[in-house]
Amino acid sequence: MIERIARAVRRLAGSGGSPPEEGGGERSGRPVQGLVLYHFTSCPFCVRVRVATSRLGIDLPMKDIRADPEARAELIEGGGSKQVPCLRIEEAEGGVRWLYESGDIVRYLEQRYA
Ligand SMILES: N[C@@H](CCC(=O)N[C@@H](CS)C(=O)NCC(=O)O)C(=O)O
Repeated sequence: MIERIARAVRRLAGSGGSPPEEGGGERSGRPVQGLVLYHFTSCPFCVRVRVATSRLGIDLPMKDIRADPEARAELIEGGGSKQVPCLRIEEAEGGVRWLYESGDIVRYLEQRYA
């Protein structure tokens, strides 16, 4: 129980989620496929999304664009803007969608995982 609370606190503080490239690491919820959240720790809109992932009990892979310059470059090149949060979605049909706006990201996650 205490470990579960500690994991939730770490997630909300910005260090939660699985490192997308590593596949291992600490798991705190249901794994999800084909999604990566681009974020940074102190961004309040990113906190809003991380709170939603915690509430939904999903282990959303995350990339911190302030800690990882390659992730920042991927976001700008793929999504077209450095704004965070941004959810990279691999579509079932094979394409990739970059979803900006915390409200839209939370709605998308709720529709898929609530
Ligand atoms: N309306 C957006 C606001 C997001 C936003 O302002 N994010 C800031 C960080 S807290 C940002 O990325 N600013 C840099 C930029 O917009 O290029 C949302 O709800 O997601």
